[in-house]
Order: sequence, then structure tokens, then C-alpha cells
Amino acid sequence: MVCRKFVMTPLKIDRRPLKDIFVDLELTCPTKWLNDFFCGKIAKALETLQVRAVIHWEFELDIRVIIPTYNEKDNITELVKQILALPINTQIIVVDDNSPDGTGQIARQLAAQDSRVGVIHRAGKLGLGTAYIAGFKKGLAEGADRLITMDADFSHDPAYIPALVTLANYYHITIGSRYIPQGGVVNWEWQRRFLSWGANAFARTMLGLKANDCTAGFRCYHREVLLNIDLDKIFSNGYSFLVEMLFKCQRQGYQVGEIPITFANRTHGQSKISQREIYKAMYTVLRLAGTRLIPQRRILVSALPPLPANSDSSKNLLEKPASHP
Ligand SMILES: Nc1nc2c(ncn2[C@@H]2O[C@H](COP(=O)(O)OP(=O)(O)O)[C@@H](O)[C@H]2O)c(=O)[nH]1
Ligand SMILES: [Mg+2]
Repeated sequence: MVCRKFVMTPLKIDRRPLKDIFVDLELTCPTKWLNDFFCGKIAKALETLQVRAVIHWEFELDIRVIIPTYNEKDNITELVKQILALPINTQIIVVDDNSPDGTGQIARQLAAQDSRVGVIHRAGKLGLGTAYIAGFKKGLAEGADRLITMDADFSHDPAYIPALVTLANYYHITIGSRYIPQGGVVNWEWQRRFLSWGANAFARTMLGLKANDCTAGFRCYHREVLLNIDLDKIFSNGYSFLVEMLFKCQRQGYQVGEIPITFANRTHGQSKISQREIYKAMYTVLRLAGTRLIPQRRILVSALPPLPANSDSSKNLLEKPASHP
């Protein structure tokens, strides 16, 4: 962990104001705990000298990318490589459900080679929703500030991750969206396009969701969001988890932002979405629609700055990343 700024101002001794002193220190400590400890000790020492100090410190964000996998042996190695090569510092949590094709063993080897990779091995195929929850719990326990979810099959291009994280400075949840201008889908047959579009329209209408792509699995959540949503009370264990999460986040008052992405159909392996998952998702939407009648107890959510209009940062978010085809 890097404590990049250590600023003290204003500085007064015995009520006589000194000139403002700004101290800019580069403190590098391996953990937040050590940082807190040292900064606390310095603050105490200043107090004894009757020096009043305002101390700000800034941490590099701890970003975790959670990748649920089931039979992704042809994708996982390259995906992990591309994520670790991004210009932002990220760690990875692979959640494998004992994939028969050996994805779990490959992930274990990747973790042995690089400490930024972690793996959760589960006994069998327990569903996409519970895989996300397992990844969230591990990431939160390890102190993650931003938790990103994405598919293992390159439908979600890792090159979009920096933009998702930047947009998260202004929103509690950010989504890589297919259904906003400049977003889209390539190489999907019309049936799958229709299914995705229909599921999205159904969920948005029935649940009053404001996001344009409510079924997207490419997301970045603030730590606060996942701490305040009771993950153990999420009903869906499969694909409809994504809709349920978004519904709960919106009801709590969290702000959702979207960046456009081009979603490419997988070239290796097969989709795991089944007819059963589709029926389960429809049931989830209807069940959640019923709960809209029950008033929601609002919690206090953190205030975030508005996205600067027409700034370089907002323009960059809309531009396709260089590595994207
Ligand atoms: N751990 C785990 N991962 C799953 C499960 N079902 C799907 N996945 C993973 O979830 C992601 C999305 O699944 P995918 O089959 O690509 O769905 P599609 O994009 O909707 O066709 C992929 O990375 C899958 O390997 C599951 O039951 N357990
Ligand atoms: Mg996929």
C-alpha cells in the first residue's frame, strides 16, 4: 500500500499560527494496518507538542477482478495475462466450480506463478450467482475497494476495465453496457440477440430499472455497496443474480453509470446458459416485481462527485480502448 500524500495544514503552536506547512511524504507500507498505525503515531506525537494537524492520506485503490469459470480452459490463461498487463494495478479471483476440463488446475498454476491471482475451488457447479458471492466475500475480506465481475470467455474485453474503474469515481456501480449508444454485440445469432434484448426489456419494465443493460455481467461495484447489500439474502443463484443485484442496489439508492462496450461472442468453449436458467430468471423478475409494493428502508449512501460534462475523462470513457478489435 502506498500512502502517497501526507499533508499537515494549518500548523499552530501555542495558538500562534505558523506559516502553513505542507509536508508531502512518500510512505510505503505493506498493509493498511501498518499505514494507520504509523500515521496514528505521528498524529499522537504532534498532539503532545500541542501542534494541531490535519492529516489526509490517500491509498492506491485495491481492485479485484472476479472471474467465475466453468470449463474455460482455453480462455483463462490468456485472460489472466491480459488483465495483469493492464496499466492499472488489479488482482484476480477465479471462482471455479470443479470444471471437468481442468480450468481449476490451470487457475491453481496461475496463482502459484503470480501472487496477484487467487482461486476459490468449489466442489461442483453451484451456479453463477453464488460464484460471484464467493468472490465478493473473499475480495471484501481481503480489503478490496472496487470489485469487478466479468466473464472468462472474452465477451468482456479486459481493455475496458480501466474505463469501468474511472467511471466508478462518479457512480457506486458501473456497467459495461451493450445497450447504450456506441455499445453493441458482435457475432451473436439473432435468437441469442433477441433473448438478451427481451430479457433486458422485461427486467427493466417490470422492475423499473434505470440502467440500460440490466443483464450485463461486466460490472464494477464499490466496496460499500457489497457491504450494505445482504449477500446471504440474495435469492437467485444463477444468471438472474445480476438482475436481482441491480434491483437491490437501485432500491438502496446507489447510483449506476454505464460505459459502452462491444460484446463479442465467445470463440472458445460453450455458453452455460440453459432453458432452465431462462425460466428461473423470469420467475426471479416476477418475484422481485412483487416486492416493489413493500416500502424499502433507505440507507445513507456515500455522496460522489458528478461526472464532469464534456471533460477529457468523460470523453475517454466513451472511446473504445486501443486494444479492442
Ligand atoms: N463458477 C461458475 N462459473 C460459471 C457457472 N456458470 C457459468 N459460469 C461462468 O460464468 C461466465 C458466464 O457464462 P457464459 O456461459 O459465458 O454465459 P453467457 O455469456 O450468458 O453465454 C463464464 O465465465 C462461465 O464460465 C457456474 O455454475 N459456476
Ligand atoms: Mg459469456
